[in-house]
Amino acid sequence: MHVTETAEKIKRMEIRGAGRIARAAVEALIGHAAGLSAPDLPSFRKGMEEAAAALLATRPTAVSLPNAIHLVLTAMEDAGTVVEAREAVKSRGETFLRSSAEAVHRIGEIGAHHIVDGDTVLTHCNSEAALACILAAHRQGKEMKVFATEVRPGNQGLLTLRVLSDAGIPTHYIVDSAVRHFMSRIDRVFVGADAVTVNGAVVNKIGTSQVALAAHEARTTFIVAAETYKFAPRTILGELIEIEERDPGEVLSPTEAARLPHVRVHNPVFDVTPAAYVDLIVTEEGAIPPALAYLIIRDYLGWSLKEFHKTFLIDHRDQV
Ligand code: RUB
Repeated sequence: MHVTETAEKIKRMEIRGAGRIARAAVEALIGHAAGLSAPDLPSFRKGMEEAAAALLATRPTAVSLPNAIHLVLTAMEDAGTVVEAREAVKSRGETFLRSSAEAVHRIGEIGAHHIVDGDTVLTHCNSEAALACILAAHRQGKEMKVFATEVRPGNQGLLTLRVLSDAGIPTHYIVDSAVRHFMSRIDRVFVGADAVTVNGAVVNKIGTSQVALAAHEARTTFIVAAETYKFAPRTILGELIEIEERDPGEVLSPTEAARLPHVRVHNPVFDVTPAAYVDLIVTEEGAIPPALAYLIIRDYLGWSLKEFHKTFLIDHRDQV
């Protein structure tokens, strides 16, 4: 698919979910590199960077998107010719696509260990990583009931219902505001992530932090399923994850809103769950407590503190 078309689909949420967004962007970059004719290497790199910028400008929150794009663009670093750069993008991109699919599968296997026969599990939004855990446990023959939320205003809960129903898993569908009412019946919550910060906070679909709060109150285990490329290196320097605000028309129809001149509608589509409410983060490299998030950034994304300070030219010595 063309970069512009992919970018439009991500913006309109026809392609959605952090993992899928990252994979679609990488596929678009591979396609762009294949069709990009440039007289020399600098022009080729520039063309790739412009395509990357268009993809990055789509949605600001899912860190999988900049992480995947960074991975693909840095593949061109050692290239000496346009042909080599094109090949490097293809090879790195295809490796990412493969490892991303494998990561979801592996997360499912690891996450399923944390589901016990007879469990009632709650999930919020539509996360392929979180669902991978539930589906893997189901394949292992564990009896489960799942509560799935509606997820206002995008109704991603419907997508989740289809997956669960296709697998034959008994499912209860509830509105978002019913989560606390049912929490005492829930053994484990599984959600995905759009970003995990260095201090183990989890950014995910709006409402996740309320689910976490209710789980914390009821002493229900709260588990996050997140590939390593959802971890956000730049939070090392205290950078905050931007929370996307979408069109208020998704919440209240413009016709209705026009009748209410004193009303302002807000539509933040993600929120931040503090690490204190997260029991476990399941990655493809293993499950970790949120306090160990930095190790993922250092050991699997390759950002040591030293590397970070070198790259971003931070020198605190002149500030003393
Ligand atoms: C999707 C969402 C998902 C995460 C993880 O939000 O918050 O929970 O992206 O999904 P939206 P996955 O529908 O606004 O994109 O595990 O599939 O990457």
